[in-house]
Amino acid sequence: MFEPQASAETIVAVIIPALNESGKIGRVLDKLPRDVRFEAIVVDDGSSDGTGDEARAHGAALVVRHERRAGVGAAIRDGFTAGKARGRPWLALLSGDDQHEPSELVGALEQALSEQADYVQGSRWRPGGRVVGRTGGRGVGTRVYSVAFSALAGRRVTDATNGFRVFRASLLDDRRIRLEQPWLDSYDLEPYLLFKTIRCGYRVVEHPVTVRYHADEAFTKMRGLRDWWRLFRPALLLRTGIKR
Ligand SMILES: Nc1nc2c(ncn2[C@@H]2O[C@H](COP(=O)(O)OP(=O)(O)O)[C@@H](O)[C@H]2O)c(=O)[nH]1
Ligand SMILES: [Mg+2]
Repeated sequence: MFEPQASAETIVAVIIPALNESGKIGRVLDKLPRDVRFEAIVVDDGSSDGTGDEARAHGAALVVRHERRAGVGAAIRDGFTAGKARGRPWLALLSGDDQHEPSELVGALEQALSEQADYVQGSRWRPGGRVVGRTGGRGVGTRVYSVAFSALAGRRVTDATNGFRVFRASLLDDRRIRLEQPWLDSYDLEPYLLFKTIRCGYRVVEHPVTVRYHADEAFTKMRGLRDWWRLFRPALLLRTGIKR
């Protein structure tokens, strides 16, 4: 007879938003740590290419399906809600287009636990982090963004746009953090959460991670300046008190 181990329990719901990521979502799920502490929740945001079926075939614990595209923020929000409903004390976020290294979740969780952090932000610019492939100008863009974000947040974050995040699910019970707002349905939700977490005084740490830009493969669905503005506006609107 085997005694169940105290640690042999799922404690992290890894939320993966995915819009038409067939051929990639399976690759992401195959790279998740073989570790019962983690489970994957894929939010299929109205895909028309079988992304949801591929996610199920590659071991997602749950696939949440939006019949119509609702936006990346809406997809992430619904994933968080599902992870909380499953009673997971930690939530994590990875992109569904194979730009992150899922095995790095283990180190990020361990850092959160050992440093008693509430929120771990992935950073490609921290020692040990790296960029693989050609970024097409994004190396500079994400650094400039992070400087501006940090100035507004009042805390240095080296890679504020990085979609690799691990945090305590209880953050979402804080009434000051209002993810349900419709203006967060697109790219705004992630910077909103990071900004609020910092400003509400939670313990935020950075963890070095890999970001991959595959040659001959799309790595973003962002559309020009409009979507960069969506990334940028939460910090500005919150700092000036225009939004809460
Ligand atoms: N852009 C976009 N991405 C979505 C949407 N719904 C889900 N996603 C997923 O969100 C993840 C990040 O999107 P992406 O455009 O690659 O962002 P970026 O890499 O930060 O530029 C990907 O896995 C997308 O498939 C949506 O409505 N729009
Ligand atoms: Mg991407």
